[in-house]
Order: sequence, then structure tokens, then C-alpha cells
Amino acid sequence: MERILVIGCSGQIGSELTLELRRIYGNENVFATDIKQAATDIVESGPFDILDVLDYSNLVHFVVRNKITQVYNLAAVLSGNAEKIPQKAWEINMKALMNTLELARETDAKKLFWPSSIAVFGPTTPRYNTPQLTVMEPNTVYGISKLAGERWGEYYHKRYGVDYRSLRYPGLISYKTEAGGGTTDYAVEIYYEAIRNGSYECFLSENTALPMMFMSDAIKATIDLMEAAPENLSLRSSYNVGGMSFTPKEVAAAIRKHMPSFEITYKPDFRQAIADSWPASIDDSVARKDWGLNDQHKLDSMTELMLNEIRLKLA
Ligand code: NAD
Ligand code: AKB
Repeated sequence: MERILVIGCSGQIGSELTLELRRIYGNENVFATDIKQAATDIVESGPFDILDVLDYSNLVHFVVRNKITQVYNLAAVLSGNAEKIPQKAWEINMKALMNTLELARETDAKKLFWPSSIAVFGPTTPRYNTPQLTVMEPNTVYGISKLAGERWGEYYHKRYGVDYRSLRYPGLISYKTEAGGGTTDYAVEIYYEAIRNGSYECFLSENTALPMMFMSDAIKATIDLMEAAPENLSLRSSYNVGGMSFTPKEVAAAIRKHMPSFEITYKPDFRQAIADSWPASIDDSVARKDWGLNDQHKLDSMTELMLNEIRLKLA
């Protein structure tokens, strides 16, 4: 029986991934942790503890005491926030990863999921249909930490047999928990503001295309990757996953199909330069071939869901 530790269960991904893992593996086998309080549904459906991934000794004790076999490590400072505190963000992002790699080397928690990002690519990378293997010269501290992290993950797999697995998530869109300080956050905020105010001031320019994925597709992809037979995984760096690609102007048009009076204005800030350095769309054919990536949502179906769910949530 797998016993699973989720680090970062209170964040945008963790708040949904934890519940799905509990549905599959049983509530009592999924240990939710974070440095901040979790949502009521997580606290009430299974074990929840405050745990700092940067505190290695506590982490090891927790894992041994609870006989953990798998770890999903979601703790990180995202791209927009990282640019405000570059040295600190590097320290946090790398230590959070290295502690769980060491944990996997030293304990029975041998299987580790750690998310990478489209931020591993940079301005010299081919921008459209970005290949799995290509030029990678990220120019953000977040992207540099994700690229270094991928290299360390592959190294621990080859050198120490750690069962490290990873996805290069695009921008993730969800209604349960608001996004945590990234460049793709506009694509979550826009739906909230549409319902709250009928308008949105976007921090990216109207034609900035970025790859995105709806949260339920991302969670399915994550668990499918973790459940894939090891012999099917040709990559131990991180898999491209693309989902869909759209611009702020296109999301606004999709929202107007349901709310004709919705208005958008554009006031690009420092995150524009980050978005301009990232791919506009992603080639994820290796993930499709190796372990059957099969995402469902496109812009229109996701927009309808987002508007309906946020309307209910804010009512
Ligand atoms: P988030 O900021 O919403 O959540 C991260 C969680 O980690 C927070 O609840 C935070 O309290 C927790 N945390 C921070 N420091 C911690 C520590 N020292 N110990 C324990 N917990 C700590 O982020 P998210 O959007 O859920 O992203 C999770 C992971 O996925 C990150 O590695 C991020 O880089 C990656 N990712 C996210 C996206 C996206 O669009 N959401 C895209 C690409 C990659
Ligand atoms: C961010 O914008 O920082 C994240 C990501 C794509 O890694 N959403």
C-alpha cells in the first residue's frame, strides 16, 4: 500500500491534488503538509500537519514515522514572486528540491514527483511548438532553478536510483485556490474579476500567447506519470506538457460569449518580459507516446466551467 506525502497542500495545485490522491489511495494514506493552514476539506478528510520542507531533520522524522513511500513536492516560489527576491527564491527552490532528493536517497520514500515548468525555456528557445529537447537558456531566477532542478532530479535517478518523475507544467488554471504569484496568473484572475467586477486590467499585453492547462487535466497527467511503468519512461529530466495555447485577448473573447459586457484593459508590468521569454506553445508528443498524456479541456469548455464554478463559489 502506498503512503503518500504531499508538500505544499495549501497551494493552487496541492489543494486539488491532495483530494484526488485521497480518492484513489484512501484518505488515511495521503499525508497533507504545508507551512500554512490547509483548506477545511483537506484538514477534515485526512491527516494534515504543518511541516517545513526546508527543515530536513523534521522532514526525515515525519517520513520515517509515517512510513511514507511517495512524495509530491510542490513547495516553490513562483516566477513573478521570485523576481522580487532572486537570491532567496533560489535558496528556497533549490533547498526544497535537494531535501526531497536526499530524503528519497536515504529513506523508503523513493518515489518523488517534483514539478518543473515551461520557465525552463528562454528567449533563445524556439517559441512555437517548443520541442522536448532544445536550446534552454532561461533568464529568470525561477526558470534557472527549475532547469537546475531537472538536472539534479535526473542525476539522483541515474546515480542513486531515486524514482524521480517530473512534468514541465504550463500555466495552470483552476477555480478552487487562487494562483500563487506566477506570470500565468492572469488567466485565473481574469475569471474571478469577470464575476466580481465585469472587467479586468491585464498585466500582460493582449497578444501574449502562452501554453496553459486546466487543473483537472494537470492532476490526471501528474498521477498518470507517477503510475506509469518505469520502463515506459524515456525521460527522467521532465516531460513537456502543453495543453492549449491562448492570448489574453482570446480569453476575453471566450468570456464575452457568456458575459457580452465584459471589458478588458491592458497594463503590462515586469511580468511581460518573463512571458516574452517563454514558449507560446509546446510540443508534448513524447509525453503522449511514453505514458499516454491525454488532456481534455480547450479554451471554450474551460471558460464555461471556470465562470460557473467561480459564480457558485462567490455567491
Ligand atoms: P502555490 O504557491 O500556490 O503553492 C505552493 C505551496 O507550497 C503553498 O501553499 C506554500 O505555502 C507551500 N510552501 C512554500 N514553502 C514551503 C515550505 N518551506 N515547506 C512546505 N510548504 C511550503 O504554487 P502552485 O501553483 O501550487 O505550484 C506548485 C508547484 O508547481 C511549484 O513547484 C510550481 O513551481 C509548480 N508549477 C506551477 C504552475 C502553475 O501554474 N500553478 C506551473 C508550473 C509549475
Ligand atoms: C508561473 O507563471 O510562474 C507558473 C509557471 C508557468 O511555472 N504558473
